[in-house]
This record gives sequence, structure tokens and C-alpha cells, in this order.
Amino acid sequence: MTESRPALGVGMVGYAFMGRAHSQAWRSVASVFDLPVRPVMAALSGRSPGRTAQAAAKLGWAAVETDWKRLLERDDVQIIDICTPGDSHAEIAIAALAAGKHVLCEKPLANTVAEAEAMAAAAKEAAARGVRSMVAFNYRRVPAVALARRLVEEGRLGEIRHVRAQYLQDWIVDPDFPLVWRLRKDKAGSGALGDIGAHIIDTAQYITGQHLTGVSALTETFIKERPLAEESSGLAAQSGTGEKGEVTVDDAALFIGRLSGGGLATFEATRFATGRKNALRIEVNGALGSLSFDFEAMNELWFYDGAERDAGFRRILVTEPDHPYAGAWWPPGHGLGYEHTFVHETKDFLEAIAAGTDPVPSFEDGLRVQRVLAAVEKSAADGSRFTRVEGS
Ligand code: SOE
Repeated sequence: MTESRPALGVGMVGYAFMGRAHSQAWRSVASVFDLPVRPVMAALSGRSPGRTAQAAAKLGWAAVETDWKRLLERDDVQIIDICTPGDSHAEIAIAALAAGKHVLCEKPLANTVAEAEAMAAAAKEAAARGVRSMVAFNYRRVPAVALARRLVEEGRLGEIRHVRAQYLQDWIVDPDFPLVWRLRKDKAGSGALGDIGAHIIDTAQYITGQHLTGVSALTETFIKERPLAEESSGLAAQSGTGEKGEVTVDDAALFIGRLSGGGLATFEATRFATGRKNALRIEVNGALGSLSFDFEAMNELWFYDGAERDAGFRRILVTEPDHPYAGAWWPPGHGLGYEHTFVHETKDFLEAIAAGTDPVPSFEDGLRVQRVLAAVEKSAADGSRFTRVEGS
């Protein structure tokens, strides 16, 4: 049978960890979900011709460009997917939107509030022309996280009093782990804070439907120097000559905050939680009940319904057909993994483009997270002084 769904060509910039995750999503989304459109993996852009061609062949991209600007000139590209370090997000996204391309951009949206503001303004102007944009906070697309949002929206938790959020990793505990780009402020903007703290800020704001109005923070860089990296494209980089360079970002960021609905929140983002690999955890306590989630057991959501006190927390296996996203995959109990969150993200993005609506999280949502990151950094620099989140 011939494919009758209209094609939307994708041009992706970057092909390291996030590029691989996004490629997997573009490859499979149309075979899992019944979409009104069909993504075509038109071209991959990267600086090194050889490595980009190798990545394109492996990941399924039809063509290669060595300058991302060439992607904007291509008629077979309607979507630009930005999977590069944060220092290039603003330039690429703003140029792509101006060229009339829809944009999916990795998180955090940018390295500074000023860049994020410029991106949000460009997105608003582009939306008026029917050009869409979305920031890739993929954990919103974990079925259990989306179910948590649904339960809060339905009022099952009542008034929210507490959020307890953590994102715990340990991949740089070894002092000899090299100085990859994620450990350099000029490339990444900040450390654990922007890389994984941004995720828990977004997750907390998404589940509660509220935003952070102010924070008080502590940050620390435990290992101040590391061997220079030979290749700094991912989490498994090689160390080079033995020479060392300065780590210019935080290794850990802890902060407390106030929510717009009057509740209190605590956050911990660290790459030094030995033994914790990708523990994005969140607990929400409301007047009527509580929710608890840990990404290391991502198919489960724990729910405490205060009306059934004796039942305690009960485990919901979030794999039923009526649970968010789950019905398109496997029979109940068969479970999903990290890569599925990216498939769901591209599904929602493509559906919004086809429907002519603005997808979420928007660049404005990304800017809001960026303002929290900035407030955390300011507070930490000011001896943990309580700092208002701009615009809240
Ligand atoms: C590295 O800390 C990282 O890959 C983040 O950059 C991702 O956003 C997160 O999903 C997993 O960890």
C-alpha cells in the first residue's frame, strides 16, 4: 500500500546522545501512532563530514550537511530539531523560525535568560505565521508523569502543599572523568542545575500546574579540575593528553522554593549521588492525597488517596490502554523505557503542527524554567538569599 499521509521533512542538528534519542523517535513514531502526517528524516547536520555521514547512515538520515544553515535553505525540510549544546540553541532556533521552519529544541532552552527571551519572542512572532516551536522536556511524556498531571488536574490531590523533587545521577563521581562539554559553562550554561535541575523544575511545574515564584539555593563544584576531553560529545567521553582544565559549572544544586499556589518545594540536582543513575524522583503532597514517582521505575506511579487512608500508597502500573500514551504500545504490564518518551514528544509535536495549534512545553515555558535557573544561580551567589523568579 502507498503512504498517503503528507510528509514533513526533518533536519536535525547534532547527533550525539540527544541526536540518537531523537533519531530513534523520528524513525519509529509514525509506525506506533496514527498520525495525520509522516516525518521524513531528510538531513542531518554536523561539523565533521566523515563523522556526520557515519552517524547519518547509522541513524537513518537521508542526507548530510556540514553547516546547519544549509538545512534552512532546503525545501525538503520543514522541521529543525536542535540537539546541540546550549550555546548554539538561540542562534539556530531564531534563524530557523525566521526561515519558516518549525523548531523542536533540546533543553534547557538556552544558556541565559536573555537568549531564552529572544527565543520566546521569536517563537511568538513565528506562531502568528503558523510556525510552531517546542522545547524538549521529554520527561513530561513518561506515561506515569502524564498520569500524575491528570490526577492533579482532576483534583484528586486537592490543594498542593509540598513538592519534593530530585534528579540524581553519578556519572562524574570519578575525578578522572574528563572535562566534557556538559562541565563547561561556555557550552552548557550551568552544570547539574541546567542539565537535570531544569527537568525537575519543568516536571514539578507541569504536574502541579503552578510555577515557582522564588528560590533559595546552594550550589557546589566538588571536583574543580578534570582531564581535558579528547572528544566531548557525550557522557562516555575519552580523556585526552593528561592535561587538566577547570570545571566551570556546578556539580550539584540544591534549592527550596515557593509555588504560585502557596505550596513549598524542595529540589536536589546532582551528578554525585553515587549509585543513582537516572533517578528523577518527585513526590507531591496535597490536602487530599499524594503522588510519588521515580524514573528508575518509570512504569510505576504511587498514589495515596487520603479518602482511603488504610490502603496506604498503592502502586499504579501505568501500562493500561487508557493511560497516557500507553495504549499505542504493548499489552498491559509489558512496560516502556527512556526512548519512548522521545517518541511521545515527537508525536505531540507533529500532531500540533498538523492541527495548527501551539505545542507544549512552549519556548515561553522554557523561558520560565530559564528564569528559575537564573534565580537559583543568583541566590547561591548571594549566600542563599531568597530570590524572586523574574516574571512571576
Ligand atoms: C545527562 O545528564 C542527561 O543526558 C541529560 O542531559 C538528559 O537531559 C537526561 O535525560 C539524562 O541525563
